[in-house]
Parts: sequence; C-alpha cells; structure tokens
Amino acid sequence: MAVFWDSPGTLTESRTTPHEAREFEDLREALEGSPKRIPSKYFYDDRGSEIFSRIMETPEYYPTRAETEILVQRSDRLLVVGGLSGPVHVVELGAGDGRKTAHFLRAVQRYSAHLRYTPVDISAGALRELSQRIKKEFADIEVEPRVLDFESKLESLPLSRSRTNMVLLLGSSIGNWLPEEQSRFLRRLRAVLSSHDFLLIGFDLKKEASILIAAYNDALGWTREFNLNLLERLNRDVGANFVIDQFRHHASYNPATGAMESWLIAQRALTVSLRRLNFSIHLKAFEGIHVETSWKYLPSEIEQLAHDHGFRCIAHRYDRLHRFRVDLWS
Ligand code: AVI
Repeated sequence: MAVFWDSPGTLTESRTTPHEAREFEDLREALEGSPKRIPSKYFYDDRGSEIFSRIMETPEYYPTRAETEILVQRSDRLLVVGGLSGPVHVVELGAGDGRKTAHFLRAVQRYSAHLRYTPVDISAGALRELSQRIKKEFADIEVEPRVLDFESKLESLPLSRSRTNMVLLLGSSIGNWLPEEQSRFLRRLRAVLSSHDFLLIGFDLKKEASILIAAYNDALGWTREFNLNLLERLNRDVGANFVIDQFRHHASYNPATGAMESWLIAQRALTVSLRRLNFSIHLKAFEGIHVETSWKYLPSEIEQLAHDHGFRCIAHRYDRLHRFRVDLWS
C-alpha cells in the first residue's frame, strides 16, 4: 500500500503506484547474493511496526527502557548544555510509535514556547497513531507528520529555515546500517543541517554477549515473529510463496564485527518464487537469509563517528546501568 500526503494533518492511501513497483527493486540482488539477504527496511510495514512495539515491551529488550530512562532524566541537561532556545523544529527520523519522544518533547517545551514536531516514517499506520497521540497529549505543539523513506530521501527532509532544527535518530537505529551506510547517512545529514542545528542520536553500547543475545531472543517470541513477518510481507506484497514454518529465527553476536546478527534459516532445501518480481531463489537445507545487523558501540567509537563526519559532540548521557547512550551533536 503506497501512502501520500494530500494536506498537512491528513494521510491518504492508494493501491498501486510506480513508486511501489520500484520499492522492491533491491530485493533481487539481495536475495541472489551470498549470503542471501532481505534489506532491513522491509521490516517496517504496518504489521512489522506493530510487532516492533511489542518487542520494546519485552523484559529482554533493554534498549528502549534504557534510552527512555535517559530521555526522562537527562533531556533537560542535554538541552541546557546545547544552549537550546527560540523556536525549535524537532524532526524525528523513523519515529515508529514515538513513545519515548514525548518525554523529550516535554523537556524541549520548557526551553522553547514554539515547538513544531515532524515525525518521519515509512509506516503510515504508525505515523497516524503517533500524530493523534501527540496532538492529544500536547495541545500547543504543531504536529506535521511526513511519510518518507528518509534513508533514500534525506535531502527532502522538511527542515525549517527560521527555527533551530533538532533531528532525532533514536533507538540505536543507526546500528541497523552497514558502516558505509552509516557514513553516507551522517555525511548527507551534515550537508543538509546548518551549523546551529542539532542531532540527538541514540547508541546501544557493546556489552556482555549473553545480554545482547537475550534481547534478540525474547521468550514471548516477538522477535521471531518480527523476522518471520518479513516473509509474510513478501508473500503478500510481491506474490512470494515462502512457507513460514519452514524457517527458524536465529540471532547471535559476532565479536569480530561487534554486531548482533539475525537470520532466518531454512529447515530444508527450498525453492521460493517471487512471482511479481519474476524470479525464484533456491535455498539449501539449513541455509540462512540474513535479515538484520544491529551494530553495538564503544564510547570511543561513537566519538570517532561524530568526528569523522564533521559533527561536534556537545553532550552525552548514559543510563544508570551504562547499557545505552544518547548524544547531542551539532
Ligand atoms: C530498530 N532497531 C534499532 C532494532 C534493533 O535493536 O536493531 C530493531 C530490532 N530488531 C530486533 N529487535 C529489535
């Protein structure tokens, strides 16, 4: 389902579009590569976004709680050190359900009477719910949601010329990109931000592998569901014929790269056709499809990343257990 804007505050949907036909173009190369891959951006259809909200509530998935703790307890400090004042435009990339963001917006409001909030996401469903919730909770914030694939359309971000832009990339979302993609993103973002704009960015930290592995193997099975939903989505959206129960979710920490990796492993040899994309793939028994990398960071690696891409680390805060870190860069 493709989604467009027609006027501020209204989301409309239409059935098939040229944009949609192009949307899955990169799948063939990814599924024919070695190892086979499904790009992580396909996780977040409406159902995927809904499942991700469940993951964030599981006891094992600590990043959301750790980051929320920082935003609740440390936002004021971050904003004071940043010297925030005057009209502010908060632009949240990959906003999802934006629950954490409300804490930050409340803090920003203490420093800026004129706040505009633009949540940006590719899931229209998630944006619709989030916008309604924020409007209800904050009578005096202008909310202007934007359906946009910001990874490919960063130059189309609706940044303000008259306000301080505060771009948010929370949840350690940057860690889902390959190092070269992280670099390209930060370079492009640096180029569109002015010298008095800010980036508020969350990083999940490197830690004991068993804690990481548990976070991506929750007992209730929401992470498994999240990964398998990718196959269901391809069945629905590109006429694929994946038989879901022939795949197992597998998540492990790779100490050589410092990242969690998620795979879907075929339980027997399979041929899967992606009818609407006109190709088929063959999987050997126990061959994996790589579906996600979640990079983890050392504090020194975060600082290097800022430095290498022309950002200045203005301030940063950790949660009480030092599992997660939120940085303010300019
Ligand atoms: C959105 N992203 C940072 C999450 C992560 O931790 O990589 C997505 C996720 N995948 C499985 N659990 C959560």
